[in-house]
Amino acid sequence: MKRFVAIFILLCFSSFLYAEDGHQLWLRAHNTGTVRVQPHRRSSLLNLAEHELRTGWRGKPGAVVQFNVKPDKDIKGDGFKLECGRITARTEAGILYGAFDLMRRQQTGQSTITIATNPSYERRILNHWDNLNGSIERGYAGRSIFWRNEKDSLTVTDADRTLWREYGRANASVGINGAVLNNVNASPLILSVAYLKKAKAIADVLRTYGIKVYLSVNFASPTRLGGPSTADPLNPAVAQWWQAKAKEIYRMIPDFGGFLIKANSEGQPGPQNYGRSHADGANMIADALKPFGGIVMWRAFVYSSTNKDRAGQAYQEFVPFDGKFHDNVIVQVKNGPVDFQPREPFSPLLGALKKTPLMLEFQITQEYLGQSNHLVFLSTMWEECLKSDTYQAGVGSTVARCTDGSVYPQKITAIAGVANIGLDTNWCGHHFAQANWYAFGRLAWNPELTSAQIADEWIRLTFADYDTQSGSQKMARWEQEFLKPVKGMMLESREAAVNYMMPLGLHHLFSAYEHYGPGPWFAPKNVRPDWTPPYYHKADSAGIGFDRTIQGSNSVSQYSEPLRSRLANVQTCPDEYILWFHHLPWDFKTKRGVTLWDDICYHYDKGVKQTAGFQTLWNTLQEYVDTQRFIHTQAKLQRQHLDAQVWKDACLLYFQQFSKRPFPSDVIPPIYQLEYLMHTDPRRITE
Ligand code: BDP
Repeated sequence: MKRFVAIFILLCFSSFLYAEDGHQLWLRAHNTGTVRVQPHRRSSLLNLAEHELRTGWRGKPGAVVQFNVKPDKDIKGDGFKLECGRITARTEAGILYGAFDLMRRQQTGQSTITIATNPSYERRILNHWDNLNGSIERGYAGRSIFWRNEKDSLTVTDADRTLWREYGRANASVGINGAVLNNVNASPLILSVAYLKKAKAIADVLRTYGIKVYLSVNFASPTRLGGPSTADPLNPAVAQWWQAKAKEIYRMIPDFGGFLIKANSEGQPGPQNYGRSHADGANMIADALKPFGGIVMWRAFVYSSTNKDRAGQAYQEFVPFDGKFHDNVIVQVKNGPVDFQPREPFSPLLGALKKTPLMLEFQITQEYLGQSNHLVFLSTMWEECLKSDTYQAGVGSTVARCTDGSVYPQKITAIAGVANIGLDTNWCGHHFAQANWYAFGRLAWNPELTSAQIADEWIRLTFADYDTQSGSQKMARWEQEFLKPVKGMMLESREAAVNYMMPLGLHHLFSAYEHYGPGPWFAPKNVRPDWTPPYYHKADSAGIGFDRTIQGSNSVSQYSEPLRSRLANVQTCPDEYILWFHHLPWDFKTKRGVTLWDDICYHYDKGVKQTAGFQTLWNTLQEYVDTQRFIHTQAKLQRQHLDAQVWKDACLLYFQQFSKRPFPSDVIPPIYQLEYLMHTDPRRITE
């Protein structure tokens, strides 16, 4: 008996210590009282909203909440209004979003009354780069939650459905209403009957959470799936093949969202293989989807190795086709003109296509930002992009307003984020990477939110002890000693990453090793130049940076005035972008009044110090975090700090060969040897 008691006590104790594995994400709260929900009609979405309120209710015990699905002049799309005892929405999904919002407000101590809250983008979509064999391109949190690399890859188990439900619920809680289930580098097999059946099984689960599924398709699919031997978009047999395929899909998935297409990019087939344009290709497939209400998201991520400036190519290829796309096509543009770098100016296409709907593509998975090892809160990066003024239609034509229909009429509005989700118990690999999934959803709903607001919410939802009364002394202490500094760390984290990886507008300094560590020297003869760092930094004895002014590639001309002149003039170009647009001598004086070389050194040095600061801070917070998440995060922060040191040493020692200048005396000198760094896989150094 005694032994049992001892084991029981041990179990209770260890479940306290190890209570949080992160699987519940920001949805950890349980109810504190009952609520009476009056749904006024029954449907799976409304039942779900009711269930959520009952299990998560933390408002006045015994309160009544009515659901009211009806047109309302203040409510648009899936928006909603919260009044005392009532959630009003035009759509059932709107009621579900209202229920989640109400509970979030209860949990974070915000007012539970709103005037209408409307989503800025009609479609808020996750792009999963999941391969059909279960691996994930640029995935750092385990294998795919949708596809498996087993013989029974296509069977669907109860465990699968449970996980998809959890995934659907998490998305719905932040308003995400679409999921592209497979990699943009799409296998043609996704359109075979067997895989469509699996997509249907996924769609059947996600529909309950108001989520539509979409598929990435390979432009040459007809040629690979027994159709015509060409994929020429102007060939009637090809168009017919796509029409038949669309019909087949909609028979199985009546609310199917549409296709995402990467064409003529990085070796993927596309209309240009047949001498046709992006518009020819996109329109032919869009026509096939049109009768069923489907859309085509056509990616603008295109570049060729012969172009002297990769950053300028998408604009050159797409601007001539403005207005030529059919009305169920939307062009999907990455936030920056190159490729999800730690910092890029916004893509000049944003705002420049005035008669073609555009959607932003953010990358939630941190391919170029330390993957699942570094704490980098991406909300600040996305906020920077969304709030950037393109000036394309006068002052105030921000990226957000140029894509949400406010500046140009857009029949479709959408926004996409490349998902960071895998089979890892905590979904994202790093507990703090969950904040990026959360932030994407929140900004997709409302790009006006600030990162500080989003971080505040997320920390409360993810780490607060829900048994602590709001307004109590204990809560006030938690806010002061945990919430405030953690928020500070999150808000600083992206700038820290820019500092230790590629400050002052430097970009693409990655090594060959999966875009993880530094490799400013990496330039083997057999690799195309635009995949090597020297193409981007152009360091030589005269200086460093990519000249995109009129003396160089002139890509700066793709921006609208007055921004163009501001960026083109070295005196007015913000320091954050200075080496993106200019090749400057090592002794150029930056805005802080030091030489460019010294400024580069100060940035790297600062980045390393910032990561040390994150570690020190976290170590003081043990009493506020369960052991499991505390230790996990502690180890990740240590790795981040060690990696930051590798970044600093590699870049400074390498560039010093060109600058031939000493490190400023107040910069801590490198600890590694360049020779060692150049010949070691950076992932192995700090593992
Ligand atoms: C790059 C990734 C590559 C993707 C590509 C894309 O390295 O894996 O396939 O973008 O977006 O960032 O198509």
